[in-house]
Amino acid sequence: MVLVGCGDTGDDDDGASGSSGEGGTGTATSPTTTASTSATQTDGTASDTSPPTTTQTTTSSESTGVDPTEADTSSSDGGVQPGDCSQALLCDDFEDDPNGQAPAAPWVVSTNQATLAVDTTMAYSGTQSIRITTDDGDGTYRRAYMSIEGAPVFPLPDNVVWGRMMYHLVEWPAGPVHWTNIQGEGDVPEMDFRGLYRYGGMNDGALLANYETQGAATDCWRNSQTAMPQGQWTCLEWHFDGNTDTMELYVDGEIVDDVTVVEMGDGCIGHDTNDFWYAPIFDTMRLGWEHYQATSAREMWIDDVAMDDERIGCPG
Ligand SMILES: [Ca+2]
Ligand SMILES: [Ca+2]
Repeated sequence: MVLVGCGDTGDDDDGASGSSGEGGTGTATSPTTTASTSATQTDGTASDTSPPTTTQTTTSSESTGVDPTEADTSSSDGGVQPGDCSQALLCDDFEDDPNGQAPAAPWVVSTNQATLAVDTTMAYSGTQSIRITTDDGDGTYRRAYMSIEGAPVFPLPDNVVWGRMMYHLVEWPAGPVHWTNIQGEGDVPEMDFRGLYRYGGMNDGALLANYETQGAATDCWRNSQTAMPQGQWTCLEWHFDGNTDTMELYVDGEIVDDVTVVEMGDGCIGHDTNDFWYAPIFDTMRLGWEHYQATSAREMWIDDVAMDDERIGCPG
């Protein structure tokens, strides 16, 4: 019941133009967003934004096996190739899940006028993935989530979540429709509400960071100038650090800087937290689709999901 954030008026699209300070003022100006997705990400800071890549292609004499010089001493999963989630807390390619049914445990599926099931129409790995559809009918709210609630990912020793999934959205909704693909949530310490860190999109596909709470009025946003890729497999990685109230999103290995949030974003609809994005003690991660304004049917696929307390990287 409390679930619909992003006020139905859609006025948080005003955040897209970087209006500072002013929280969600009315004028639903036409979103003159996007069209320029590729021109934005030209920062050359690959060294600290890309996953711990091993293939340095330096015409090395030794090309087989794990290069010992790459053994990351900060990693407790030493020797694992980037993208290999075999040592991660969660690693699922959906190959052994029953086709046409909900993915097996530990996944918990929740839908509202939508479907989520194992599917063989397309896959990033093997022959199976997860297909999500939402019902048509111009509904203002649709939900299809697959969630990890507790084990094997939560609780985390340091309240730091890294996740990745391969994601194929056929087409994002036009206009100021706010949707979520990634939601990490839990109780906020010493506060009487639940905090939700979300990544999704709004305003003709533009990526969006969103902070929502249950038990307090917030619905905060930070908009990107980068659009969600559509019509292709895309690697999404997220990093939620509960110790520093920080969230980061990576698309195909590159950080999307303008949806990095540290403590505060661009604005909020409600101001019960003084616009601070208090991180919860993460106990749940939901993946899939949820939207909050009227739009038509959607279709997408998810494959190769992994979660850990360290960065996993994209599958090869
Ligand atoms: Ca499985
Ligand atoms: Ca697969």
